[in-house]
Amino acid sequence: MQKLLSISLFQRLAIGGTLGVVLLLAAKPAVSQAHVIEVLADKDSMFKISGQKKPEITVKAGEPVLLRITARKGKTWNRDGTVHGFTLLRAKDHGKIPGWNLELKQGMQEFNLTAPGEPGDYEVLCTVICSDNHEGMRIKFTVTP
Ligand SMILES: [Cu+2]
Repeated sequence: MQKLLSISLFQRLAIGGTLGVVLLLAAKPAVSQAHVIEVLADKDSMFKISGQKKPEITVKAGEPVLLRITARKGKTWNRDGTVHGFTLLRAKDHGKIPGWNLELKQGMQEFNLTAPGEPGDYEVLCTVICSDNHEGMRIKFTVTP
């Protein structure tokens, strides 16, 4: 009886350990598979993406996105230290996308986000009056199926 019990305890530990390893293996690729996008929100009130003349972002609907943004303050900024905004809007009705209304501070910051589930045309706008050119601080944003 004693022996039986100790075997079943060992088996339970073994199963628990195996489950733990399986969960770890399952969790790791999800992080590394995120679509990494690096953006500079610059002091001249321009969003910049290296290698692109005009800033454009294309993501797949529903994919995990790691947004890495470096922000440099322009001529003016908000009292709470927000130097630029990064807000995603649907092009057709200017509807905001939940989770994509970001306030940027000076320096580098990362956001783990999920791409919109609905394919189509979107636009990123800066929401901080950061200079006279603030209105032009935009990124064309496309969601593919
Ligand atoms: Cu701005």
